[in-house]
Amino acid sequence: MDMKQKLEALHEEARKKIMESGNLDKLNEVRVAYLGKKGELTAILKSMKDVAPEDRPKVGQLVNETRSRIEGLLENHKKALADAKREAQLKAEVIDVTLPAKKARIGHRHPNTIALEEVERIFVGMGYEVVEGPEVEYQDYNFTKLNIPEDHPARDEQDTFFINKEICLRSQTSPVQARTMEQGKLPIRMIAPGRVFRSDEVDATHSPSFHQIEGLVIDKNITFADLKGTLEEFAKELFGPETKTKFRPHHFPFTEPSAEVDVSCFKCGGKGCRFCKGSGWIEILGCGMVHPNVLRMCGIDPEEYTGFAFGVGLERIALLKYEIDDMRLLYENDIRFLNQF
Ligand code: 2NL
Repeated sequence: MDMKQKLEALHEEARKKIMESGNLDKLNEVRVAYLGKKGELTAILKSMKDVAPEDRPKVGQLVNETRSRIEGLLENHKKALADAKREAQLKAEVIDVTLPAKKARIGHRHPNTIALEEVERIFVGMGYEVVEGPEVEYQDYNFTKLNIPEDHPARDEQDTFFINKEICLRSQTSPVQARTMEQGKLPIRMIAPGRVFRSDEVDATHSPSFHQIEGLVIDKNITFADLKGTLEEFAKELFGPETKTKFRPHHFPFTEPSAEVDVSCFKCGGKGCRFCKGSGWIEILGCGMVHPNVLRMCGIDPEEYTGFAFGVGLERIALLKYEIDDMRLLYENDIRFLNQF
């Protein structure tokens, strides 16, 4: 058999093996077997020394041609295998675009947040600024500047979480207002919402961490009439235009005079029902005219400026508005509870 026939036979043999190789690994084995360093075609090249010198260029050309043809076959089959693999993958991973989509489960605002945003909306509408401040406070800001004396029960360890001699977890958001007053930019119309801490046992109406929204207005000639008008308007916006308000005298160290505010029961309209425990009234906040001592300690001249302040419990508003009878439900994060609002 001359060299030409031999190469023809080798090519044919390689072609068959290439066609039979069903994956890329097998195909590579075939490549190595024919074109590799110890492959068949290489062996033929090595046997060139047996070829007559005048025939060597011709035979060399034949060997090279065979090599290119086999390389071409390998390349084509490699592409065919890759195409087949992709085809199979597309079939296996078929996406049915007509299937109903998975429902995106979007959460929603917590009842506390809904109540907070409602209160913020009302006061921002009256021109108030929303101001936040630190939850860990100097006792100076939490008590002293608010005219809460050293022997006041609020300063007892039973009621407040103390960090050290100077620092505690704020028990109200008033320190935010004290800080604002100190900055000296007057007039002030602000609300300070935020988390506060009291050393209370957990029950249906108490939690060691809850939220307050305090309000403060300081300007020349602010009177108790401004306080009444503002809070009456607030109550009407929050509980409906029929809502009446009642101011009962009270005592807070940081205001004088002070009052607690009741609203007419929005369930029975004031006739008395289970919701208002028969009284027709529901207590919602505490308020008063800022004590001159507080103004002075925060750098404001009480002869020139007066103001009013108030404090509302956020949870109390949320419980009332959504008729929830246990504050603990607000903190348990049970999705079945939260989904109702
Ligand atoms: C309540 C009572 C109140 C204030 C908070 C206040 C703040 C400053 C000065 C004067 Cl900086 N007063 N805040 C005044 C009266 C009542 O909260 O029962 N809150 C739940």
